[in-house]
Formats: sequence, structure tokens, C-alpha cells
Amino acid sequence: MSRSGFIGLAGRPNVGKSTLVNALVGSKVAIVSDRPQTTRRAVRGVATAPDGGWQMILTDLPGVQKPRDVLTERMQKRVERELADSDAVLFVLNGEQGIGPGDRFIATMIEAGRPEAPVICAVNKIDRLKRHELIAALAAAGELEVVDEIFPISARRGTGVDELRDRLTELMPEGPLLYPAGEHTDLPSEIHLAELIREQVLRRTREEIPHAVEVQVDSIEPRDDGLIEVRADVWAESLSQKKILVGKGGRMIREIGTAARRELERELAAKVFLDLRVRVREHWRRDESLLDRLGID
Ligand SMILES: Nc1nc2c(ncn2[C@@H]2O[C@H](COP(=O)(O)OP(=O)(O)OP(=O)(O)O)[C@@H](O)[C@H]2O)c(=O)[nH]1
Ligand SMILES: [Mg+2]
Repeated sequence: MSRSGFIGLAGRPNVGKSTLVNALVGSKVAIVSDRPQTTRRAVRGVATAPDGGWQMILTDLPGVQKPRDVLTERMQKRVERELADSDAVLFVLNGEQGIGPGDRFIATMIEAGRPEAPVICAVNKIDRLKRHELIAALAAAGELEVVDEIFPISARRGTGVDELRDRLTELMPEGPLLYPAGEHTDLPSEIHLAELIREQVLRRTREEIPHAVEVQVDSIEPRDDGLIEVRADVWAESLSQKKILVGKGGRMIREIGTAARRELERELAAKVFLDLRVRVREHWRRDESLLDRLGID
């Protein structure tokens, strides 16, 4: 009998949850950036054993922090629901920063929502730590009562990821595989492509812009000349943000477009014609119907 189950990721913004999901799955299912709150939607990454012996469905969740608006409120509720339904919880800490009130808040949240599933703690970014710092980080993780087991890892370099994966598979209950072996994510392709575009926006913007931008893919169509045409809107919340995104003489949006097109071509394994438009919708983060349409629930 095979093993299969669900693993929910919890952790503060920017600790490396999405990087870890990509490393465990072995494919880029979630976008990564050094801006906090990169992940807005729950993304499922699927890791399957080469021999079909096990499957883990990892839910990459937004980093938890105090809700500020409808967007962050929705994100937090989703995290709570997902953790409650998981067969194991993967609690990610940033080893470089030690444990703070944000981590303790999440520990309490896990404790409250999850009476049964084991909590595996990944102390991440150990590539940045000296030996004595690593020992201190692991000891601090051990102080968290909710944590059952601790794994030092570097999600970016892959250190410790195999050991962590092995342990997680042991924790999966017996059951049939739920996704075909070659499938790595459950995201509809419009949303996956929109995320890849947003990742390029995040890399090139600062301060409030990363939080203010959302991307919506309107169409993905193969053309007669063999190119795939992707049309997308980049939503800003104000005219001044739009100006920054467009840049002087359109330079910024061209740079974003070129980088995003390369990412889409890699993903689709085809030449892409990308048509990006920057548009303004005030307060989209508080607009429940838009959030629904963007698939943020
Ligand atoms: N040095 C180092 N950096 C890492 C490691 N893992 C992730 N990072 C970096 O940390 C930053 C945040 O990574 P993400 O994977 O986007 O973090 P996240 O926890 O998903 O963040 P949110 O989606 O905002 O909650 C990125 O710049 C990553 O490249 C690691 O093992 N070592
Ligand atoms: Mg993330």
C-alpha cells in the first residue's frame, strides 16, 4: 500500500517556506522573493516517489502576521483551515534570526488548530550560520513546546532537504496517490503564470509597491505563427504606483515584461508573446469580489 497525505507549511513571512516547497517538490511551483508576504494564495506542491510508493501534498501558505486588511485576513483564515486539515505540519523558522514573538504566535496558532498531527520544525537558512549559531538556533527551536522534531536545513542549497523529505514521507498515512505522478501543482495555469509575472514585479520594486501589486492573466492563446500569446494586467492601487511601475519612458514595465516572458517561456516550453498592461484599481486589497476573481480565498 502506498502512503499519501497533506502537509501544511507555517511560518513567518520570508523564512523560506516557498523555497522549501520547491525544493521538496523538485520543481518551481511557488514564487520566491526577499519581500515579505510574497505568497498570497495557498499553493499545493505535489511530491511523488519515483516508484510511486508515496505522495506528499505540500500546501505552501502565506507567512502569518497580524491581519491588516481583507487580503491578510483571508490569508490568515486560510492558514488556520489548512493546518487543521493536515497530516503533518511543517513549521519553518529562520535560523538566522532566532525565535521571536511572531514565531511564538504561530506556535500558539498551530497548537490551537491541530491536536493530532505531528509538528516538524525546519530551521532554515543554516548556510548563513556559524556552528555555534546553528546549535543556538536548534536549541531555541527545541524550546517551542508544539514542536515534535527538528531538522536543520538550507532550502536554497538543498542541505538537509532529503533527510526532511524522508521523515515526512514516513509520517504520511496509508492511502492511494491523489495526483498523477508527473503533476507538481494544482494551480490553474492562468494563476501560475500570473504569479511568475508578479515575481518579476517583486524583484524590481520596493516599499509599498510589492504589497500593492496584483497580476491577472486574461488569456493564454496559441497563435498561428507558433507563439503563445499571454495577455495580463498588472494592477496597482494608485496612479503614482502605476507611474513607478511603468517607469520613465516605459522602461520599468519593459524590463518586467522581458524577464517575465523568459520565465513564461521556460514554464510553457514555447516562445511567448507577452502583453502587459499596468492598470489602477484603488483598494483592490479590500475588494472582496476582486479577491474572489483573483482566486485568493
Ligand atoms: N540564505 C538563504 N536564503 C534563503 C533560504 N531559503 C530561502 N531563502 C531566501 O529567503 C527569501 C524568502 O524566501 P521565500 O521562500 O519567498 O519565503 P516565504 O517564507 O515563502 O515568504 P512569504 O511567502 O512572504 O511568507 C528569498 O530571498 C529566498 O531566496 C536558505 O536556505 N538560505
Ligand atoms: Mg512564500
